[in-house]
Amino acid sequence: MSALAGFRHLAGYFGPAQQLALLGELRVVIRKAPLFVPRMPRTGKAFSVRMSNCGTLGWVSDREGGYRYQATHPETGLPWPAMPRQLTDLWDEVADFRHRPEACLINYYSAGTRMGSHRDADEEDFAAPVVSVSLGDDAVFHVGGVGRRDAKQRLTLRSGDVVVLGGEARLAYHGIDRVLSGTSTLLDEGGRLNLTLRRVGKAPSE
Ligand code: MD3
Ligand code: FE
Repeated sequence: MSALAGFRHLAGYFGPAQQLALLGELRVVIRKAPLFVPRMPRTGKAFSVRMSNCGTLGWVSDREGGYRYQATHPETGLPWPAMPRQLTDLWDEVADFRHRPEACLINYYSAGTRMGSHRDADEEDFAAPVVSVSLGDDAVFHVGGVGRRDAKQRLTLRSGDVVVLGGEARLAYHGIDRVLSGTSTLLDEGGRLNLTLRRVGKAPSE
């Protein structure tokens, strides 16, 4: 990897102790903002991945309202919990972008779940990168180009890996083909957590 400009895979960025510390923070976040089942706009078809968020904004989707960012949890109505320090530190270290992310989307993949190929386009500012962290079981990830049919590259994302999607990669098609059960002992319940740190609004100008 990779032919795609702006794609960086930082394998093993977080070591085992850092992964455990981050997981501890995420358990607190998920206790306050439980994983919910997002649904497709119009059809109401459930995603197999469950989600939550932390930060000032969170990504949600349901039949009536479609894909969007909002300041509150769709079921509890409460504001999202604050982003853990490890994540704002990560952004400062790898994003090369002046402004902090508003949103951290938390995806939970149990065994057998996947995420179909899509582009992340619900944000207003594509100048900012998306920064992703993988925890738990290995996953087979694919990334293509800005066209749906562009050639795809596949790679395995492992616990502790960070991916930075900037530049051309920011609008590339991508998805998770499968989660490889039993490849990590980090999560007692098995499966995989993925975090994506995102700028949502236009960055304030100087
Ligand atoms: C490439 N998540 O939440 S993370 C998503 O592993 C999402 O849960 C996947 O796709 C996951 O939207 C992939 C890596 C990632 C995140 C954002 C990207 C890759 C990306 C944006 C553009 C291109
Ligand atoms: Fe995505």
